[in-house]
Amino acid sequence: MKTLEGFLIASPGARFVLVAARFNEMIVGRLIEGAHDALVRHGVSTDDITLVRVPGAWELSWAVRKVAESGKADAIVALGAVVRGATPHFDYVAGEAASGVSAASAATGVIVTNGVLTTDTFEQAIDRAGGKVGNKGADAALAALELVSLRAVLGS
Ligand code: INI
Repeated sequence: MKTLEGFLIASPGARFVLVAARFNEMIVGRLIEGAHDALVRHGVSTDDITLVRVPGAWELSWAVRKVAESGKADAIVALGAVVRGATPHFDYVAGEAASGVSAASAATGVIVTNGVLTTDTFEQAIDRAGGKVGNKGADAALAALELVSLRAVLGS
């Protein structure tokens, strides 16, 4: 069987855009740090990483779509934190972030990965933002890195 896959190696000149919510900054700040650190440690120049900020996870899909349409990103990493205990709108905000971000990728063909935490409690969010369960920002950044590499393997 022939297997095609990408590698966790920086593709020369590939541009990454982190689109991050400001809401729950204590958590999202750590996701941004994790994503930036993961990319740089795998050979991406910090000059090839751009950070775009939006108010909350609700606004991620609009900004991701705009960045994707600009043609200035090889991959976009969406970062945010929606905590159930903090909002009666949890399902709306979390649902819009997930579906809007994936729709932006489907509509434009640009690689978009999901680093949006959706948790029941702040503690669970902290655990996934550089705590005992890792850093979902770093995970999403590495997924973006791998897909940029896979895109070259697929010749698209
Ligand atoms: N935005 C988040 O990113 N996380 C949340 O947990 C959250 N809560 O709790 O409401 C949240 N709300 C703001 C929302 O994303 C929009 O910015 C706001 O509704 C303005 O459109």
